[in-house]
Amino acid sequence: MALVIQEVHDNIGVITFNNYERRNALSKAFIGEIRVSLNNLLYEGVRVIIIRAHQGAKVWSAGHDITELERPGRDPLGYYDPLEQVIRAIQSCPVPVIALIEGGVWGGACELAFVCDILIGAPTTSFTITPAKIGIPYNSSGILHLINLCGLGAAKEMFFTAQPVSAERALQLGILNHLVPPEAIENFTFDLARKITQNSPLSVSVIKEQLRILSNALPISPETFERIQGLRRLVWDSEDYIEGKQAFLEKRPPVFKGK
Ligand code: YXS
Repeated sequence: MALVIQEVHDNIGVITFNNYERRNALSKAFIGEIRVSLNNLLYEGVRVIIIRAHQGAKVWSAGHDITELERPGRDPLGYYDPLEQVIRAIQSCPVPVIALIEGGVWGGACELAFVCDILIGAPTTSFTITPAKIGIPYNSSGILHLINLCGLGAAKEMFFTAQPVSAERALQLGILNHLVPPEAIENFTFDLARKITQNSPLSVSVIKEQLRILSNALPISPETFERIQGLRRLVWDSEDYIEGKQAFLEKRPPVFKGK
């Protein structure tokens, strides 16, 4: 069974997640199909891409497939992790990518949504950033995406509490561009997408890349980079990382010891 459904309507590409029995958890296979779909749609000459779960989904995506997280002692979100690769693919995609979001967005799926260019949510939309809940050392580019999107204060609260952020709050924070009733979200999203298809694709594409380059961090020194990596290694070498993943697999709350 295909893990994503790919369609084209009037120069608008649509990628619909189709892995719901796993709550659209971002496994290597699922991410691989998302990336193939992105390339196929670009090859077909679409001018905008919508990424979504099925209509009325209670969960947009449950985040990184926890069963595929790296074994302890290795970076669980390294540069070449499939999730990080699809995130970069969306950022560098030469057409705007719109996230049509109904339902809960968990963990790494938040970052996948956040790097989309426009986020349109419904009242059922929520965002839960989970590394602290599972004992995972998040990656710096992911942290930067969140700071850029909603500011340092909100980013701290979302990372430290690992609690869901509601659609209303996400709109207030600027994470959502629009909050639309469920019965209207489909037409609203396609109407907005259609407006983009009527503009110059070259101008849109170049402005998107300019925005990506200009919104990235100021360069950091090699020593600062190494310090960050050293801090992350403390977490991915920890017993808490093992406990967080084990607790999920055993369907019980984790008991963290801070070591
Ligand atoms: O028990 P079966 O075999 O039916 O499978 C269940 C779940 O185990 C599975 N599933 C997942 N498998 C791997 N990775 C996942 N992230 C994941 N999420 C779910 O899907 C089947 C149905 O799940 P179930 O019964 O729990 O569905 P539900 O509707 O009752 O609850 C939906 C959720 C999303 C509330 C629940 O599945 C859940 O809490 N999932 C975990 C969400 C989460 O903590 N995601 C963070 C993953 S780690 C990550 O993204 C990054 C590394 S980080 O944390 O750093 O951001």
